[in-house]
Amino acid sequence: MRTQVVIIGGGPSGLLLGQLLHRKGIETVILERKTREYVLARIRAGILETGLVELLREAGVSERMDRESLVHDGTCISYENELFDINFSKLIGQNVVVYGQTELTRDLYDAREAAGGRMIFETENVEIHDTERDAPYVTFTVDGTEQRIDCDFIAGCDGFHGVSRKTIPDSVRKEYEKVFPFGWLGILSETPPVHDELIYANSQRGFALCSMRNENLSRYYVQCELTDRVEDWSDEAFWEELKRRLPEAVADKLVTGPSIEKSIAPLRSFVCEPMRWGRLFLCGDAAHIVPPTGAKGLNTAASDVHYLYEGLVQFYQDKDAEGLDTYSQRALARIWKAERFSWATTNMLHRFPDQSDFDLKMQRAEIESLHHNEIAQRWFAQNYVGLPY
Ligand code: RFL
Ligand code: PHB
Repeated sequence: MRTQVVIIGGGPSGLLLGQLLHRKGIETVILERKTREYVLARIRAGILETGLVELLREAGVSERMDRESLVHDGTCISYENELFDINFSKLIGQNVVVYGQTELTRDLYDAREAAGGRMIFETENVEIHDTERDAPYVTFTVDGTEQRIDCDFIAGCDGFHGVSRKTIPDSVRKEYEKVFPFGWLGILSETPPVHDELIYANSQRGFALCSMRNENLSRYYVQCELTDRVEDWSDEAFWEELKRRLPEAVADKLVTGPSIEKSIAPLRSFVCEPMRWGRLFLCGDAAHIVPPTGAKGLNTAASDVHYLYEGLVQFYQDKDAEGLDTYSQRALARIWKAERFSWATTNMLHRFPDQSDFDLKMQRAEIESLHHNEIAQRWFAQNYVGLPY
């Protein structure tokens, strides 16, 4: 088999890249290790920056999003009983939208199917070959049969645990990592959101987040121990803990109900450099991870897709490799800023095991500065809605 670009990974990065390239007449094959149902059962991101929204429009997959997503003009932060709003629209004239990653991924799968794009599920033993030469290829097995696809380029969109990143030799690859000493326990429940904006809560008992998917679907998180297991947390225990971390006036309004999903995610900052090795290009979680506090994971994946898409179109349409040659540099310049925002927001809002009284005072002073200083709020707003591509 032969194609122009092999995309490894059928998550949001791989699907979006495939759809954008398809609309420019560039042929791709997507390889996905799991089934479509498995990928769609993963509950993840909820907040989309303007850049991602624009990219989805360009990819021709925005119809349902434009109809169903909720526009958010700001976000709220609480500490003990204080609650304040950072209004992005007023501060910088921009906003974000709430639309679940699951829905966005479903729209992309539907578009790929409608376009007749090739997609191979349940691929095993994916290996990348000859990326430093002009004729790379990918081998894999599916249903016990070994297959090979020859191509011009490979997009490694296979997430943090994929094979693409590890294909870059150790002597070339440098990884930067910070593992946080806690996780997030998240639940999804068919209850109305407690507030019209998201609430990021710093409390003595640890961080909490009130988010949502629609008027009758809420997403809540509490900071938990890395050793906690989902089975240890009954719904009742979760709601009780969440209420204790929110301002009283908010906790009193919280509508609880049975969870329809419950999971624990560890928090990590991670960047791999470079993001290109010959004809292999890394995109999204394959190259970098952020703690979810700034809602940047899916959005940084989207900016990578944007740069790679531009580079590939320039290569095929104008016979110019400049965009591909500068891909890693351009993508990383934006990634590091998003890493810094996510790391800083995580530090500001969580309880750390070794925090001294001095550290707690510093954290409090930082939140109060954000509460009362418009310049600090503008910086936060610019980063939250997403830096320009
Ligand atoms: P994905 O989604 O991990 O998809 C990679 C795909 O590659 C497949 N794969 C392979 N396929 C073939 N061969 C192999 N060898 C393969 N190895 C892996 C996998 O099966 C999978 O289908 O990466 P991608 O596409 O780069 O997308 C990244 C996003 O999923 C991720 O950054 C976000 O979900 C992060 N995130 C958030 N991001 C935001 O922008 N806003 C948010 O509000 C937000 N909230 C979150 C989040 C992530 C969370 N968790 C659970 C990590 C909240 C949570 C709780
Ligand atoms: C979510 O709705 O899942 C969500 C929202 C904001 C975040 C992280 C997760 O910062």
